[in-house]
Amino acid sequence: MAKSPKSSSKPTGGETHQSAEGLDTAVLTTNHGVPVSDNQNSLKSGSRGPTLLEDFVLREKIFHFDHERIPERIVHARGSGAHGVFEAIDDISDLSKAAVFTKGEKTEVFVRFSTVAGGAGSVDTPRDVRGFAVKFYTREGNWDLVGNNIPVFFIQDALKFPDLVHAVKMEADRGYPQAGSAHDTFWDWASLMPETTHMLMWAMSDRTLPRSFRTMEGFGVHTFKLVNAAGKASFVKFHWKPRLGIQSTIWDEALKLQAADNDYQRRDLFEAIDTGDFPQWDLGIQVFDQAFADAQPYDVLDATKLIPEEDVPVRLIGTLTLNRNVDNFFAETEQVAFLPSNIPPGIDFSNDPLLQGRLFSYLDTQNSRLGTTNFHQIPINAPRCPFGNFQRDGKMQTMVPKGRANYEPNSLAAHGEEGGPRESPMAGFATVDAVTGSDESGEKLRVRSETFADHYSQARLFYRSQTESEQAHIASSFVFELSKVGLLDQVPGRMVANLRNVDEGLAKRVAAGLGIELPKKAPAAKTPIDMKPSDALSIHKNMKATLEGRAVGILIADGTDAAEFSTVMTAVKKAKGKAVVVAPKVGGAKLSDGTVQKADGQLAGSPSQIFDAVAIVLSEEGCAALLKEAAAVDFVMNAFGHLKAIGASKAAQPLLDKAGVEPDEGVTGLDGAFVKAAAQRFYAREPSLRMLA
Ligand code: HDE
Repeated sequence: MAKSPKSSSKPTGGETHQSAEGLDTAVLTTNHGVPVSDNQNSLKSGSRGPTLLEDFVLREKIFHFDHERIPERIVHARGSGAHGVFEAIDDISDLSKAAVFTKGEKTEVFVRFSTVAGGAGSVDTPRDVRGFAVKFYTREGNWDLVGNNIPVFFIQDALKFPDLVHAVKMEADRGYPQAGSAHDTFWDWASLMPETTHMLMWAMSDRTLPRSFRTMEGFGVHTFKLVNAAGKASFVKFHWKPRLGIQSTIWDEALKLQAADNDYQRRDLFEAIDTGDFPQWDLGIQVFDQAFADAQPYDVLDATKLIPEEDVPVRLIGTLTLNRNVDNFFAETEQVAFLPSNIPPGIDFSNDPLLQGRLFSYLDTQNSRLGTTNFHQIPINAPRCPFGNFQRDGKMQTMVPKGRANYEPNSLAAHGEEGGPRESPMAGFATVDAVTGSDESGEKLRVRSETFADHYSQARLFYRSQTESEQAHIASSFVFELSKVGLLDQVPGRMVANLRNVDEGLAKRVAAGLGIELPKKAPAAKTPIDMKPSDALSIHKNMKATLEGRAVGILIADGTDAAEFSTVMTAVKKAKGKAVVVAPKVGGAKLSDGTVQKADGQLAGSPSQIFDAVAIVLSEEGCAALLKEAAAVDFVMNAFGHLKAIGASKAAQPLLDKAGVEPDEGVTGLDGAFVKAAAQRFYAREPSLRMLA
């Protein structure tokens, strides 16, 4: 690493206090350090007279306030961030020379999760892809792995990205809908772009309804390269595997979560970290060579394709732990700038045309978002290793480079002056050619490679790898979304015509659900093939029966049996679940032994959708009272409808009856069976509850 010139190695302003150094921080000052005597009243001419222009305290405060906002991200505007650490746990020096992968190396990270379509103030739980962006502050410079919770993307070429985003965001004339794809323009565009089909299958599955950030996978999406010390390159795909397993909500629950808590996922992340329950993921790699790539029926440079884990197993090489919340949302989560072009020696790009476009876009967008080419000096973006070069000046320059060396080559050092850093052919980043050989020459062509032409085989692979219940959710989501296409009659039919190339059964279900004729199959550029189903693509096959990271809502009321209550609380805590006490009054309920149990949440404000399972611990008296409370009936009815475990005391039975609860494996007493059930969802219950497509 080139050593930086003395004065430019560290950005200033890393501290979060507001006053200039040396000042007594207890004294309120202006931004220029002048102590303020009165922060309540502006300066006026007489007590009822006009305010004076002279009042610099008022002017500065209002001036600063007027400019507090910056443009939100054009996509992924709503996000939640946290600090953490990445620890490399395996020696992969045969594959990559990157320091971040040195076994035992710990690297500071910042992670931002996001939705894509909604604005910064939109809700956490729409049906949407989630961003999973990780900035590794490695000792060889920042590496930003800017991925999503889905391993493929809608389009194959960056040139189509503005069209995708325009189509999915709120419609241009009316400014709605916010944060959702269920509208005319998205489906108009998507149905005209067969290459979106694979990603649409994922988007219509429960992958876009993650229960929390902690229970979703992450993917680098593109094929990248790893490069070892000898310059040998291998292809690689990056995966994040959540330690808590994958878990999603169901559609009705996600809708009701929007009403219950707009910040559901942000709160979950913050509270988990705050209470020391640190979220963790394993970093996995799929490594392969050119021979493997050449033998596949898809192109590994095509971001609409994945590599089945059964073909190339995922090797776990490191652990990500999020262990510190941000101190300031704006300074950190809002100002963090992820750049897929941030890459240290030992990792390299591939020729994926989507990735290539991203390498420009992210750098470019920061200038309009953060207002300066010096955004790398903002503490959350600055490398933790020394850095230095001859880029100079620009808006908001906070570093003070010394001396005359702002160009190179120079011979200033020979005159005893600081000459500045020099390039390092050995240690510096160098891109390598293709993994074996290179064909990177040829005519200039605006074309799509023939090898990108198959748009349906992997969509089929995805659908056929799902459980029956997951397939029903996919079909029902297509029906829901397409039923919201109001003005453009031809769109649902055109979409179903595409789906006939994926799976006839799916196409029929969607057509029947919409009540339209089954259209003629859309012509396919390449006839789809049947790939071997992959269990790794299913959520249900990868859930973990654990209460860790899950919350149990325990409903009590006056008269609740103290012993029963205590048994449930102890069992949930022992199973490492989060026990949340809910009562009609937040002040609490008087238990059978006369003690008052305080509630964590009031019943009307703590509906069961915010929990993973519920326990109804009521006496006859308490149950009789709650039979007259709609929020209590909804609490139980929704828990049942959302396929959650319900543990109930005998006396609570009338409430279960009123809520339409039918006995099944997920409906238990308050004994050990409840805690076991609470770690699961009961998808088999669903067909008796709602008509799925
Ligand atoms: Fe992004 N994307 N993207 N994207 N993306 C942005 O960068 C873009 C794509 C992703 O938490 C923007 O700083 C283009 C794929 C995440 O701050 C912008 C293309 C994947 C985030 C941009 C893509 C992503 C962004 C908006 C097609 C998964 C949020 C603000 C070539 C691998 C990062 C910003 C954060 C953000 C452009 C496609 C993930 C405009 C042109 C594929 C997680 O630069």
